Amino acid sequence: MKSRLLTSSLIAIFALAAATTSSAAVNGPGPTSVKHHSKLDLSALLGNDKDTESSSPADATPGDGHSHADHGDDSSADVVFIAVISPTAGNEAAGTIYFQKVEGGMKVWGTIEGLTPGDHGFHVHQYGDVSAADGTSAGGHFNPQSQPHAGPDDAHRHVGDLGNITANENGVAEISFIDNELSMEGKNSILGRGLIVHADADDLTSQPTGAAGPRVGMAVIGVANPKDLQ
Ligand SMILES: [Cu+2]
Repeated sequence: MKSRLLTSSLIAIFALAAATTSSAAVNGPGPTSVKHHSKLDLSALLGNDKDTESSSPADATPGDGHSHADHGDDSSADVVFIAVISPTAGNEAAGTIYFQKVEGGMKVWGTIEGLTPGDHGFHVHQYGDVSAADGTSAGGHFNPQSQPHAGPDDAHRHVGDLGNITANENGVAEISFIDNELSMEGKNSILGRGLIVHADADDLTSQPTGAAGPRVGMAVIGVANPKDLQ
């Protein structure tokens, strides 16, 4: 009799434990599981299925006089990405940034106006989602390699860590540099990601944002129309 009572008590305890465990499993990771975002492979959209990440940079040199634009073959050697920056609510940052593969990496160039003079954090962010008026829908820095935040010249950095751009006394930043992490395909592809300009300077140290402050300009990185580049 005593042992039967003990048995039923144990069953009750196990049942309670099982119920607690399953409820914890449902409520467990919650929204934070979103950070394990799925890998996007958009290379098919570019029609560059022959290209791989290991394709020789020499094949990607622009201005070799061989354009596929006229017959719709957006091979990555010729394709240019474009990001048209619009101001977030209450700000005036606006401009256009281009990306193109060159020997040694990705050339990034363009002009952004409507900034306060001085340095502004400049990053590729995880999502090409500009639906939030303050730009927060773009998520955090694009970080497919799960690295810490750092500067563009550091070995371990977010792919999206482009450091700072500097606006002159008129609030205009002229941008031109070559980055060795950005890619047009594969895991590090910036296609469809966000481009963000911040109110403050990126200190290249603070995790995970660089303490660059609010977002004053935002864009989606897309494929440029070659007609607009001539
Ligand atoms: Cu940023």
